[in-house]
Amino acid sequence: MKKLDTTMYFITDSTNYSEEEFLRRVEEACKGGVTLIQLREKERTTREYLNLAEKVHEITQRYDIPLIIDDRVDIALAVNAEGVHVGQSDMPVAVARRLMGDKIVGATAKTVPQALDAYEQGADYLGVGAIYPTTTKVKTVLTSVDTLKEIVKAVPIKVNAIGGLNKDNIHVLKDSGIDGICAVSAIMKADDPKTAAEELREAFYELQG
Ligand code: TZP
Ligand code: MG
Repeated sequence: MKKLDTTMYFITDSTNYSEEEFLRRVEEACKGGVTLIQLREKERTTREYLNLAEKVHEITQRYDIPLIIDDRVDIALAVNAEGVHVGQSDMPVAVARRLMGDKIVGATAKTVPQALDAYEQGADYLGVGAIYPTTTKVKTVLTSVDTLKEIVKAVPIKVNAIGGLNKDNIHVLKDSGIDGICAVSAIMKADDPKTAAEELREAFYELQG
């Protein structure tokens, strides 16, 4: 596995975009300096997910940004993506790890026990949230910043905050000890995804002092 930089983790959502516009936005985010990208598709057939993953990977490789595939180990392996992200209802981390070898395996954790479990099963990083309500995920349970801090202390792997985050509200994460932030809408739906990625990344760096 290459060095993992989760500082500015962009998670995609192709809903309501033509493929051309979606891929353009992904590329703009790459230009804006995101450090990790997750392709997250909930409504597509396997064939559609695979085709889109190939196209997104072609872009991310040009910018040397690791691509993570949400939920689907088979798609990740098929396109030789750099990693996979699994949630609490997906394939267990240990199984994903066995199949993915030394590629990146990320997991969602909302509590300290979930975080410890994912770490013990071999996760490389955790996404923790939702910190704020979000319109990106239909069913979201909020995670408090206190729980986020406890998770950071409990596991030695990278921890990212997720959920409703934007450059104007991430101040609540100051001194939380996180390694990075995940964002969908703040970049995906921005008028200018490149500038949005730059500004969000900058805001996080400032937060870290
Ligand atoms: N998991 C917890 S919140 C969330 C996911 C996938 C969605 C985050 O999207 P946004 O648009 O950055 O709030
Ligand atoms: Mg999932």
